[in-house]
Amino acid sequence: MANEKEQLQQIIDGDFKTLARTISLVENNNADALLKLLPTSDKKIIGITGPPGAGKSTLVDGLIAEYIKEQKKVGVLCIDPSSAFSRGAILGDRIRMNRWHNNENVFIRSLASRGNSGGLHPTIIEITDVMKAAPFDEIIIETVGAGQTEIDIAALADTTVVVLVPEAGDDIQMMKAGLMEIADVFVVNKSDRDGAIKFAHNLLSMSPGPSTNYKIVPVITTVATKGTNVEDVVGNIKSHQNITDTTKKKVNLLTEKAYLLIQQKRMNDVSKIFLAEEINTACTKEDFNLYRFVESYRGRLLFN
Ligand SMILES: Nc1nc2c(ncn2[C@@H]2O[C@H](COP(=O)(O)OP(=O)(O)OP(=O)(O)O)[C@@H](O)[C@H]2O)c(=O)[nH]1
Ligand SMILES: [Mg+2]
Repeated sequence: MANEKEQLQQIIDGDFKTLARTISLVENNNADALLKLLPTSDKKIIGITGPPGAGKSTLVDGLIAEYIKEQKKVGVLCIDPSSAFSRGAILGDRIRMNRWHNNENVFIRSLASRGNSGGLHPTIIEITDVMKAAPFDEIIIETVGAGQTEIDIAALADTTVVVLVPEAGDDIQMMKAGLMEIADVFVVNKSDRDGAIKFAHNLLSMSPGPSTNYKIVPVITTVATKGTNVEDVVGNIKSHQNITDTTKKKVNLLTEKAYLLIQQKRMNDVSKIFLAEEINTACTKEDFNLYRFVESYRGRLLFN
């Protein structure tokens, strides 16, 4: 795109077409100039995560409805590693949130995570920052699970909502290490099923509690398909947004992001082809040692 300033202004003015086009450019690592023009933003990101099929998209659909009632503009990113499989999750998200398709206050974008196992999207940090430039009042990111995410949703979202279902009961100890720690709000969805209340109680009892210098994480039982208690989820998200120690969290989030971006940029400089050529020569020498070879590359750039 010719003029990044104009492009950015269009995004700021709420032009969703330009926003969509820009996200595609970012996905292809083709928007560096625009990224450098982005203004600072204090917009809060809401992360919705949880196991596959827990009802995250259905809940997001309900959240959109609540925010629209409040006359807000909503931007949604759905990152879906499962789209690599045959379930067609991207299509699923579209269908579930279909009713917003022509709503001028709602922008929904699905991002395939290109088979990154359990990971978020490689350019999600940048895409989120572009979203922040648009006039959204709320920005929601849906992502599957925590697992071995390359970039943890918690490092991206100011408020993380973990959606679980009653059947997860047996796995709860296992989840403690991952999802439990990142949750700011717990949702026990599919509460029309057996065991929901018991499960919610168990979750509540596992909250870190005041002794760990951390608040008790609220647990809300929902039936996303009927919109039951979705309002409560909105309320708890708001409470969390208001009480967060913004300065500390901001520094933490920016540090995480900077770390990951530097990591990516550094690796961009490394060309395997170039490396192979160098090794091809180096390894024929009798005193070749991989560790000394690597040491010699510290601080050096490997352009091809
Ligand atoms: N019984 C019941 N079914 C629900 C509820 N919420 C969602 N579902 C159903 O659960 C299925 C999965 O819902 P989604 O919203 O796509 O779940 P998801 O977590 O976004 O799924 P992935 O993005 O594929 O991980 C759909 O068939 C929904 O209709 C609920 O509260 N009760
Ligand atoms: Mg989904």
